[in-house]
Amino acid sequence: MARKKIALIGAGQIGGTLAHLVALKELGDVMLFDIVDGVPQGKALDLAQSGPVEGYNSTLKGTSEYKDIEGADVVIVTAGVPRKPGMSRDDLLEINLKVMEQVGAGISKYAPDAFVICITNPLDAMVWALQKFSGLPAEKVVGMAGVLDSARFRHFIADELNVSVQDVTAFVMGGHGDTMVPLARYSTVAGIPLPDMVKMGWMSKDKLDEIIQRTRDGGAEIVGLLKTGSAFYAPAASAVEMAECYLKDKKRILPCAAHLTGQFGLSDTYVGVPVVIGAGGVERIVEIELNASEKKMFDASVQSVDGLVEACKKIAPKLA
Ligand code: A3D
Repeated sequence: MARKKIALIGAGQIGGTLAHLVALKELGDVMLFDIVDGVPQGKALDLAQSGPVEGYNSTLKGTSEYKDIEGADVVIVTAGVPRKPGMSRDDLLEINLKVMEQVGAGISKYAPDAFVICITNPLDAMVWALQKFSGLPAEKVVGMAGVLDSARFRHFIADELNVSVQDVTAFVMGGHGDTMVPLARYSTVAGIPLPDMVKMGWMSKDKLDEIIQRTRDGGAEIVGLLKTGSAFYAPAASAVEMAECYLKDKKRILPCAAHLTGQFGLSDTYVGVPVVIGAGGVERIVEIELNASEKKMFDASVQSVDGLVEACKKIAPKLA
């Protein structure tokens, strides 16, 4: 069987880390694309030279020409600009929307059969726009945020309880922003829901609330520490997990920004919900039941995503 081809649009912090992880896991050959000539080529060459040491056989190449992504099975998009301290993800909208238009055209022309994972912020609005600009089927265009937000939640819980991260599951729904909705009721330690862990005296309700807030602020905490950009190791690992689910038809249930067509009472909206990812892309949306307070938080999150989508339509009227 021929190797799979994975195109990475954007060869910055996340793009370079993605290339490394894809090669280490031998998911396929990598084509790293960026508009800054030399950067994708240089990173690809450096990574290729670690192949003999690590023992991977993936081929890594860099390019500034869209034709080189031709036939890609998976495209992961990080092109655009990241946040600096003091900026919200929404501040990136105008500049990154223009980038999505170029990227969408490139994918549409050269990789129309790919499974596309968008990471560029503000995530939910950018993946919505990328799907429209590319014209690819909505089940093949998905946004990465929930896996990362849930991983942050899982890390904080495991750290607090001094248990393995492997035994902590977590669900974070909604838009990837300050209004995201970490769902304690659907998050567990070895199958025990977090509210029950509180009842069992493993952690206080205040501590759980503090962790939920720290999860919401997880990206800003790292931006504040790094000062020159945003998180990249965990975002890259999260997108690679999604790519692997698609390529290996794993049918795992992961929270992703997916296109809703009536689910949760929403239509033509991209927002974080649990989905099954397999060879068909987003194969199914898991419509979990939300209680009144969860629904209120989810609705507020959707409202903030809607505001960003409306802003996109004003900037690029062809999206309306
Ligand atoms: P960075 O290291 O700046 O890399 C972005 C790359 O995109 C740079 O190399 C640019 O040259 C390149 N680029 C800019 N314009 C274009 C274009 N038109 N075509 C192709 N390439 C272009 O940023 P990063 O890798 O740290 O972050 C990338 C994006 O991911 C940003 O928008 C971040 O805000 C976002 N991000 C999202 C999450 C989520 O969980 C959704 C997490 C972390 C970062």
